Amino acid sequence: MTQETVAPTSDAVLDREEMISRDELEALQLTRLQHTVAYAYDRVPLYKRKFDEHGVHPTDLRELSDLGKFPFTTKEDLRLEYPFGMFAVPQHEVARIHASSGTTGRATVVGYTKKDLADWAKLVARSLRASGVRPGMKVHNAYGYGLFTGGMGAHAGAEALGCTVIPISGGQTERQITLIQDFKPDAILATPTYLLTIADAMMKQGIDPASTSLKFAVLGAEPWTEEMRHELEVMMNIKACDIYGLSEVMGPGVAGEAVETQDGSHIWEDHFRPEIIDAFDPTVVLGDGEPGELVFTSLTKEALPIIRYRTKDLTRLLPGTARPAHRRMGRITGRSDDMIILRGVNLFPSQIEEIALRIPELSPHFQLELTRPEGQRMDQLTVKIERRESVTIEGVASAAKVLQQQIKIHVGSSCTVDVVEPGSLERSNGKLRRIYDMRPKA
Ligand code: DLL
Repeated sequence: MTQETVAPTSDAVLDREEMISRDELEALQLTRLQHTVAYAYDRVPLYKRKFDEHGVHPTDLRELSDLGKFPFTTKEDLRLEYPFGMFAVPQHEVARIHASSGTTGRATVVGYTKKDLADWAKLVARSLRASGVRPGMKVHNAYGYGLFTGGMGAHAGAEALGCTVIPISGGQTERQITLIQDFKPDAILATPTYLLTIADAMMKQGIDPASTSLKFAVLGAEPWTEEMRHELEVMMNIKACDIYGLSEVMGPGVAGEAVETQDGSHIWEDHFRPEIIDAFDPTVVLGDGEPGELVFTSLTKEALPIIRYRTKDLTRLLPGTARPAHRRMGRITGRSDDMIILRGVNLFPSQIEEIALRIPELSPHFQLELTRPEGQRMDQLTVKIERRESVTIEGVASAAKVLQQQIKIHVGSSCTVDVVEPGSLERSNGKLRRIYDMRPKA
């Protein structure tokens, strides 16, 4: 872990790498990239095989743009090498294993050396600090503990920052509320939809969510919108910032958002080199500002170096602001494999969230149902959304109509809107499932 620090302008002490110039950062990236590519080639048979088949060699990487000559790595590669085939160190050097459950197929398994764990903790600490969390604060960690990287990743980062960690994990919402009231944490770490579940449950108990001790929330692990940020910030009287990551690349803390600008997460580019590619034609590497699929190459990882990993997350790269050398990522609009294609129109749940939350009568609790009625060839989308408690039945009918029209105008899809009673849809315990695909399987 870096011990070298510089005095910042605000009350936080930043890592030196957060403040270096873009030129210095790119020089560091090139050295680390050259090392990583050679290291992966020498130690992981899959990389050797793929590079050889692709006709590239680590010595071909002379400048940063040469990375585009190297083949991609996909989730499928990790699955085929299940469980430990991607590890670049002997098992006794692997200090910890995490895995994603994987809704389809085998789990993807990831490993960390002691140094990887220290780097990960440093980057989560950096992200939390950027989002307003400070040493000495009490942090309520509601990310799930276990094989999922959220719980333990966030935990180690908060500890490394010097916080008092409350490791509650996800679920047991009543208990979460009791502990928030009794322990008086300053910050909460959770998925945005789980924080919404907590706030909702507080209101049911007659507790005003704006009255708690919480001042900061660091939210991620699923797509969320500016409208959801506004909803949570107002309801809970907090500052809510984004944290991004994925297990194949590390876990939470690949990127984190600064509370003073709240303009998207800064990718910690001293440890990860991002690229944006055309999701439909991956040979095309896109420029900054252009939307496409995010790809990552790790620069310092020992146990699981990852070269040009296709995340399937759709976003774009933006210039750094609060940390000028580190580029930001725009909000993730969705995952390419979560995209609904409805009669030729592409649609993401986040678009519905954005539209629905601008309609005062509608709550952020919604789900999308896809059906194909018998005898019909056309798919149908039904948006099931809860009304707000305060709204009358008459108010609901016009709100449903507005939502339907706005979806038609902004997304281009016709749909049915079904406004349901408050509390009738499933609540989040972590990553919320928004799409229910009930179409007959082909
Ligand atoms: O969700 C790691 C994480 C934990 C990130 C806690 C932030 C907080 P995975 O389970 O491997 O890892 O899922 C990774 O979740 O590819 C995105 O699709 C999505 N995701 C993660 N963070 C964000 C975010 C963790 N801030 C997948 N915004 C990623 C949108 C996110 N999507």
